[in-house]
Amino acid sequence: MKFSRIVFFFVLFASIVGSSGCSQQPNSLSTPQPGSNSDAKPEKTYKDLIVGYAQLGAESEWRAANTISIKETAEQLGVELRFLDAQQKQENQLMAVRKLIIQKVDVIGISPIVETGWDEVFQEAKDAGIPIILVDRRAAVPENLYVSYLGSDFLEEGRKAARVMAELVNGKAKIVELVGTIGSAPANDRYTGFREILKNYPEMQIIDSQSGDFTRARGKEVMVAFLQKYGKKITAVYAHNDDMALGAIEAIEDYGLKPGVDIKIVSVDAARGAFEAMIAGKLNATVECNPLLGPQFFELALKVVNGQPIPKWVPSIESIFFPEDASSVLPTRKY
Ligand code: GYE
Repeated sequence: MKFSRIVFFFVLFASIVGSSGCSQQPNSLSTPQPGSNSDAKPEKTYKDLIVGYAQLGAESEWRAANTISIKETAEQLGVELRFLDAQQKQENQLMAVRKLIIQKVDVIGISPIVETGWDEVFQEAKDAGIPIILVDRRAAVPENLYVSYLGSDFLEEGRKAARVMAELVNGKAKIVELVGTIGSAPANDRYTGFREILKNYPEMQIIDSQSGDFTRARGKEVMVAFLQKYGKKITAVYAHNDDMALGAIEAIEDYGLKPGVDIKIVSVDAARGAFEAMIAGKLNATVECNPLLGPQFFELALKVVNGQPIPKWVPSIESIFFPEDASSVLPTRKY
């Protein structure tokens, strides 16, 4: 077991908060001194909170873990949660936010399915005095339309995937890419971050790139089509999530090649299915993206409701995992 291969990337809050342009400027989620304002209204507790949550769908193992984390944390803390699932349709998610505004919840959490198209509905929430917290995925809106973004550095995940891939293939590969949901923050950034690093490797080429919509079924379909088109020319797969990589693994096996051996595969998420595939020698690495955002989300929600300052971006701490560590790490994985 080579622990040295588990690379931890600790993100510095201070530098990010400092560059966010946020009007509130704390360096952490620190609590103000009690009794500092004797005229203040009594602070709300978790049990006073009504929180709305507009989840985007149930497309992946990652999303399932994320939903469980939100629901379980609400239950543990005694928060009243109004949870709506948009089934991967932006129109449903817009309706969900409007429903939560009508219900006058205290805070709305949302994982926006795609980056654009949120200005109007977020403005409606703002006009109703309901703060928006972006969870997991960013939205391309002015910073005054949401109070905080809690989630990963997807660009860095794309860079990590490319660095790992370069090592695996010794700087030489014909890569096919399975892109996530078109227009989503993780797909946009994982696409861009990967290419940033590839610039340094002239013999690594992306020969095709198609969306598998972050699902196993679509990932498989797209990989079948890639194999029909390029056959053995393909030497590597970059999948924007584990589910699509698992779909690609099935397609490669059906085609008669060995995933992880004939075709190297790197994906993102580090969900349990990826660990099992690594143990079976079919996946070469997975870049971690942490879905267990429930505790941090409700902590932010309570602070917002109590008028306490919060950072504009709360990033997750994430690693990269390799097959040689998979057996020892799998029992500790919570998703
Ligand atoms: O990587 C993927 C999911 O938004 C980070 O969405 C999330 C992504 C995750 O469907 O598996």
